[in-house]
Amino acid sequence: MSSYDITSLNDFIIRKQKDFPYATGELSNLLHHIGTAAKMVNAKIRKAGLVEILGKAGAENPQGEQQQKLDRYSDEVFIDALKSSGQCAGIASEENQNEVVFTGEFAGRGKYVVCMDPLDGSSNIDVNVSVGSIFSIYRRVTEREEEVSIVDFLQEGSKQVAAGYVIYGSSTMLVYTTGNGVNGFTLDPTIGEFCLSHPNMKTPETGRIYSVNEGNYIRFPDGVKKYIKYCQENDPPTNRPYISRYIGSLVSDVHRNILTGGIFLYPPSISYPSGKLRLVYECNPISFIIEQAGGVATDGTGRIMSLKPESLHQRTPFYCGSPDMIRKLVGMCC
Ligand code: P6P
Repeated sequence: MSSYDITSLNDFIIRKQKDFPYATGELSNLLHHIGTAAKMVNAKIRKAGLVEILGKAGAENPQGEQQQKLDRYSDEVFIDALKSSGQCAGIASEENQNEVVFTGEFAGRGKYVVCMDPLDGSSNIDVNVSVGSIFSIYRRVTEREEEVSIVDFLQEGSKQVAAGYVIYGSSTMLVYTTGNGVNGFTLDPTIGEFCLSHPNMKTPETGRIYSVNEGNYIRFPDGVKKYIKYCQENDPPTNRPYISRYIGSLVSDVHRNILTGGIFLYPPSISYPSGKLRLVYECNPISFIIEQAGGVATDGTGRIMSLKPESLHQRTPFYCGSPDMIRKLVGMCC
């Protein structure tokens, strides 16, 4: 491949904008700024062990979880990037109790709002395990002359305009959808560009990998216990044993399962009776990507993206992945 065969994220965004005859470039501009923020967070993560940015920030997030210094840094970087795009009028973030309202003629009149987990799985940073950023973009429902309010952030996941994640793994990738399939871009650090590496990502109909924190097994719903036992005692259609793989970093577990086929489960548990993962800025964006890649995402009773959020930080049971595996699970749960 010649160096000029590279399709950068920005080339791709602009090219895909032509697929929308009425596109004005605002969403393209917003996605470009998200890509820039991802590069800045990546640069900090890649040297986390060397600079005074590891460890706890000495504060807690709205969930009472210890904020890591990189959580705070990532939150600030994404907020600044989104504000400076002029296309985003406010954000909802795991790191902030309430929505962050952008004011002024430039940002405050933005067409979109963004819900995000700026650094998911950050407790893994100190032990050098992969982490991720997750984002979800909606058209605001309030008038552009007004300031955004909570109603802009409590829309059903089916209303998402775009969603994506960044995985800071053995390489750094940005994966996103605008509702026309899923595309993955790998950061080439030698040129500082995200380059198209995984066009039109599709997840296999079935798989061998099941991802769940089995330490919580005793409190799982009976149907989930039954499904896990099924995986342990049967071979899948591929006639080779199931594989248990759990990193404890949502983006990493989901990304692997999209590529190989598999199922991710975070059921209700003792510590999290409604499930641990958050609907607005974790499950909805991941579900949009999963569905666009041909997979299924459910809370065990229905489609995740049909749920009407009642609060920013609400949690939900979350099961996503290959359709055949989800069907098997749901058949055991209901
Ligand atoms: P547990 C990370 O803290 C996170 O929010 C997700 O990234 C991950 O899937 C989940 O929690 C892991 O939770 O209880 O298995 O450690």
